[in-house]
Amino acid sequence: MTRTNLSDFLNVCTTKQGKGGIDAAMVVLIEAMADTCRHISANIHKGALAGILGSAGTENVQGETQKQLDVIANDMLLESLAQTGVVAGMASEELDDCSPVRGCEDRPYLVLFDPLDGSSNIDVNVSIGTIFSVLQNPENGLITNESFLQAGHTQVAAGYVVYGPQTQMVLTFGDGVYGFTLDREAAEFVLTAERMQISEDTKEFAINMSNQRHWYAPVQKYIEELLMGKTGPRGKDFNMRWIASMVADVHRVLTRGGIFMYPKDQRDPSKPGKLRLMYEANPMSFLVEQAGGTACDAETRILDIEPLDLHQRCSVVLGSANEVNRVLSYHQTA
Ligand code: AHM
Ligand code: MG
Repeated sequence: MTRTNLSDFLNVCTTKQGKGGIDAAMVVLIEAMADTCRHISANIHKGALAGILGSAGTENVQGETQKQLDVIANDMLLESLAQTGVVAGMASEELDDCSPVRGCEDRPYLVLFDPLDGSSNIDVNVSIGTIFSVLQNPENGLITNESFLQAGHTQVAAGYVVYGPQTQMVLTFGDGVYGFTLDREAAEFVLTAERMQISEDTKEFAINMSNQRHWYAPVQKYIEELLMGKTGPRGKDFNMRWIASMVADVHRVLTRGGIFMYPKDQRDPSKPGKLRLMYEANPMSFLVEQAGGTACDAETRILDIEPLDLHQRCSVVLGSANEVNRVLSYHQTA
């Protein structure tokens, strides 16, 4: 089998016209992203040996305690992407406002990221990840938070890196989803999954069941039916998985199908869900749709949501199309 590394793959993409085609600046951006995530991976791998586990003693804009590794990963990405010369500005879960790259405001791309998703899993040695979304720089001038407020369907690239038993990068430029596995010795990502596809049907769901009492009626009904198994209206048994790292849960859905849900609930009407639209829901929805799946906020397509705030939250229901559409229909008839 011939070995295709990330650079080979990106070079082929530069020769494509239209769908899935990329320019030289995108190659530089993705190479920098991959290289930084390789270093983040090395830090995670060392864990307590590097003295970087535990809290950083600070809070992010959403009032969540930051872990040391959240801060380290964020700083690494900010620094390396700023040096590419192709990024005009960045926005991150860990920054209140966007970070324009001084002197590069006319460069072609904006990048949003969640530097280390699944923070609650960092200290317990369970899979975590980096999620990123790339937008075109609309302004070629001043970079402000508003420059980033573009609907998800305008993304030009999206991906994540999952730090699990293997470190893998999963990527789309709008023409299918490709997976790469990190070869630590060779210090490079190698293409290991081409045109990843999510099956239309599934027998596996992912939701935090401890929130059940807070869910709205359509979600209650949907999950109740799954739990009834073979003797219920669905006529088959369903299995449940919840890793509590979106990256790892979505990676499983991309690998073997499934439905992933983090719905808004009745606890706080001002909070439409837990997950963040711009750097969690949008990139994951782009990947899921490119793999033949569906992604909605239980009412509308996530990629069509017009963002109003860098850190806005949204409900997320994504994965195997027939299940996601069923959840949608339960909301429409409620
Ligand atoms: P984080 O960005 O602070 O890590 O939060 C996002 C994570 C997702 O990865 C995951 O799906 C969800 O929060 C888990 O939430 P819960 O702890 O409520 O199950
Ligand atoms: Mg996150």
